[in-house]
Amino acid sequence: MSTPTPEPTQPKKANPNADPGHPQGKALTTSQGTPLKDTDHSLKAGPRGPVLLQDHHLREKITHFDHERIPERVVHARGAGAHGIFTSYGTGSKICSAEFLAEGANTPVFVRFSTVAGSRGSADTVRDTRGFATKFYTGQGVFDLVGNNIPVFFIQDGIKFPDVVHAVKPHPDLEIPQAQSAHDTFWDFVSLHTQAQAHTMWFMADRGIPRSFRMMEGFGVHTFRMTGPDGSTSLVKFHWKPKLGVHSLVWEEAMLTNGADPDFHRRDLSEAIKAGAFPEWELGLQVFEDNEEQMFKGIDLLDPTKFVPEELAPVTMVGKMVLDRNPSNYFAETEQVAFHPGHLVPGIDVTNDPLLQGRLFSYIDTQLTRLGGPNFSQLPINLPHAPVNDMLRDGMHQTYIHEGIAPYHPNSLDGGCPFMAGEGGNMELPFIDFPERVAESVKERANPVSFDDHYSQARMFYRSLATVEQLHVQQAYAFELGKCASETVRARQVQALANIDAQLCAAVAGELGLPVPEADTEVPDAALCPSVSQLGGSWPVEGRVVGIVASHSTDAAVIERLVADANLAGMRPLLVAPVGGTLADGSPVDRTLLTARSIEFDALVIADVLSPSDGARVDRDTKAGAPTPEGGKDLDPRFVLLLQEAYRQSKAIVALDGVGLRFPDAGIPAESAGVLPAGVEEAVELVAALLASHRVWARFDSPTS
Ligand code: HDE
Repeated sequence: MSTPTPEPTQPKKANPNADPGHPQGKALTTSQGTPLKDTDHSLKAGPRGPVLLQDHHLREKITHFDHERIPERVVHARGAGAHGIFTSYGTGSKICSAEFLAEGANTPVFVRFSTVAGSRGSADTVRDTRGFATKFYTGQGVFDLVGNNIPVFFIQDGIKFPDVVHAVKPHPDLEIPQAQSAHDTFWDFVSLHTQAQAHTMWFMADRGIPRSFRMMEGFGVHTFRMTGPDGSTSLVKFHWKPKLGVHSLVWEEAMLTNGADPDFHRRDLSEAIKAGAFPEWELGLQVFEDNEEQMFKGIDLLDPTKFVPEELAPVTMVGKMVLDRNPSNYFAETEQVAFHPGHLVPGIDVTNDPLLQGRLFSYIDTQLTRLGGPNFSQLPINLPHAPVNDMLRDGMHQTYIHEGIAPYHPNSLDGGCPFMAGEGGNMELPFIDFPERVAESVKERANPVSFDDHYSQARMFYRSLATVEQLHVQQAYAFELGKCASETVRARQVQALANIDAQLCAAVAGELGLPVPEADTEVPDAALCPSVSQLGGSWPVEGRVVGIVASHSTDAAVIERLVADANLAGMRPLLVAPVGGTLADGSPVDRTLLTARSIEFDALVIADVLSPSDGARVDRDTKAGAPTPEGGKDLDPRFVLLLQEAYRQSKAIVALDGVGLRFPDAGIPAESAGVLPAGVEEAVELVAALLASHRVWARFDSPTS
């Protein structure tokens, strides 16, 4: 079945307040459109006299400025967004009647990625869960898929959300630490509240420090219900699968990046889009039978702290999303976008997951404060592309000039409008609340027994990881708990780890200098699910950043070849030289030894060895550094630092034949995995082959990070 494709970007209801832009050659005006002669001087009683209250332009300009900030999101305050398009394969249309899942349907989308805990100005690469929220502007209204990059959540019931957020936010007395879970209140909460252990395990693993938003999976977390064209229903879980694979930073990179480039993820996303390396995800569904138990192979589908391994229920791909346009105004789009898990379209409905039910209340409520009133759906970024015909009226920031006199139903004065779907001859398919039978029960504040197991999936996740990933988990727990001042809190969390995995517990306890406790809870073993590991695949290298280290006397032909090969492979070459300016081939230097840091590069190609004297550009002819006693070159310490960090972070390093780089001079063992000499013709090809597995994992056999 094919469906009419909604016109992409143009909202049907024109926004009367659309930005008039800045017409070239026109005068600056007040907000009322009055042309102005001067915006640089206040109106004064003489050049040295007092400023006059009468100056309307001064007061308007400053008053508007005073109110430029709105409250930041209470969680997920820091984010970055992009526009794109979702194209449906049609493979979901049997189980879901939503038109945007019909074959070939194209739907405009806006996605906002975020961290959870930090303030709006915090750094991108902190250890945290990431939000992955998608607004589908469908022809049947807006559908928001407001998910995370981790398929399980901290808590099972919405009523606990303020508690977990209070715990992870900075300590209330001094408001530190910012955007960190490495502090006492967080670990106090998760060790006392053991249903949080599974989620915590996921973000202590590498998923907590993604390499890029482009390399994250997304999950709807909760189970949703879909209704097919024949009226049959299924339970489903949503998955986003990134084309580039799931990759992470290592902890040293994440920490360096927080200082060196706090906008790392935001920059990466916008630069990839600018460079035409459009990020892509496939949308997939795990589909379960809709029965009264709402269980699947012993996993309660209403428990948001549990996920269903793909080994047990494969993910069927139903469409593809491509992000191809950066926002033009951060505030208007990324800041003002308002998501809500209750923004559903016909064919998709919620379930009784008590966390999801809590969310259904929260999102509108928070927008009232954040966006200043009930009309936030009229903001351009939130405006549905489907026609809106509601009876909501007035309120703060009302931008519609509604016609008619009878905004109530039924009425006989406005021609009876609006009708309900199906009434008065209209054929629109309405949203129908699924008529779920609600079991006769007593009112109580309680969880089902099936919510009681808090450890088995944390264990299953940990044991399914590759050895190097497990090592990262151990180091993450040891680091985070090492930042806790309270010994009681540390010991309690170590006890929780004893219930998850004895080896993990021993490693962390050893690092903290604490005794290793015995498990105090009996935990059933679940079958392992290797699909949670990020290792072992081979991925496209599009948009990966390769640093080409050259000097101002490197041969033009060498630079041209390396840059061309990198571009051809879809990678992003960045030229690193001792100082700025242009290189022999005329290319501008992208990074200097002062501004380059390993974190920015996925791999390095060394086209020249940089010596301290390279910095003196005027003296190019004598550029070779003083020979070391052993006959090698004197190396600029910043060049050495770049190499050593790249080495420690297990990045491919390829040195061109003949440049005379002796790795041991830079403190790098000569025989190291992924540290290679190469001719200029094959250098980039070699890098691409190594990058396909993301990092040179073999080097972590003797890890230093
Ligand atoms: Fe949210 N969450 N949340 N959340 N959430 C918000 O809404 C809330 C939960 C998620 O980029 C807030 O507009 C409650 C799960 C994302 O704009 C707020 C509960 C998942 C974003 C809110 C949850 C999420 C939010 C803050 C427990 C993954 C960012 C500002 C019942 C499935 C959206 C806002 C964006 C944002 C409440 C749990 C994801 C306060 C009460 C589970 C990606 O309304």
